[in-house]
Amino acid sequence: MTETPYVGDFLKDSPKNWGKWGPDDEVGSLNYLTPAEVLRGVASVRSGEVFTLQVKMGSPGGDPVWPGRESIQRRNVMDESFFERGEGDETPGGAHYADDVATLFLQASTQYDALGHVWYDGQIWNGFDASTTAGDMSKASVLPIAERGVVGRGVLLDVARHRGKEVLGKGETFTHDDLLAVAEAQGVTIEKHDILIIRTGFIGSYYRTTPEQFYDGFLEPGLTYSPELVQWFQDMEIPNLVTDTIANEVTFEPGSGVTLPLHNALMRNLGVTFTEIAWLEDLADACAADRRWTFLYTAAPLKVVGGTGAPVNPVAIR
Ligand code: UVW
Repeated sequence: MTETPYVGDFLKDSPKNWGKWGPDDEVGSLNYLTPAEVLRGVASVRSGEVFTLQVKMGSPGGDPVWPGRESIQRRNVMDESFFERGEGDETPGGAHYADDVATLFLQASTQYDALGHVWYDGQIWNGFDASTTAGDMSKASVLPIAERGVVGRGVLLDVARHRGKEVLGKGETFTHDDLLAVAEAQGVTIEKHDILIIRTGFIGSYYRTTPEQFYDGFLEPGLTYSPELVQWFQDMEIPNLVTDTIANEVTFEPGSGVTLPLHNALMRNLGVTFTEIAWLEDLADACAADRRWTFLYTAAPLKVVGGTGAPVNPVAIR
């Protein structure tokens, strides 16, 4: 059996955008989203329909998360029963109120990964030292992304629908060439600086089954690494990759067995921001119904200081 190569060796010839936006840059390819790109997104709005792309937080069966993480734990710490027991703080005027406390993995809902979320060889995005991730991520955390916001033209590529499936199979892969074929079949052109939104049906499938079945033999479908795919992202200057999977790529690269190599090839090396666990079912149905696959995409992750990621409820406006 051949051994899985070290990711640093596997990606040794992979291109990098380090320094492209200066030595202090922490938002990477989002720099491609200039005001002109915002207007290009606005120009794709036709009907004014609004779609929110976050999954619900705290569904009764739990939320879809990467194995080892937990769904949000939310509990009520103030409600009417506190006042009935005389434990609520009565305020002048007598209005009552409810409060919650939540514990959550910042990557356990629809979320933006910080560019410093993954690394190898002791360096994160832009060459910052990986020691900056200790305790409080002091470089390339999610905060600069959150403060900037993400707005541009989104294009939905519905790989599952194109393949005639409700959901892609375990470990089923696709490449940038497949994305181009999907775009052609959909009658849409992927343009430079488009925010790529890819549907596999995977997150939708979570809600049609039990968590036990969903996590059994966990192996996500998704994009698979190749030097050509990375170069295509680089040439197209893609700012943001959004998918309805938990990790935006097939779990193990089938040729080498390397886990999630696109996280490093795209996020660490090119500065492409990753948005994962997106809810795309309603948007995809609307796009398929009138065969319009582009829209204004807007997202503002939560401003978590030092966060490795942050929940977000992106909004697509058609
Ligand atoms: C991992 O870090 C495993 O995944 P994600 O980028 O989905 O949070």
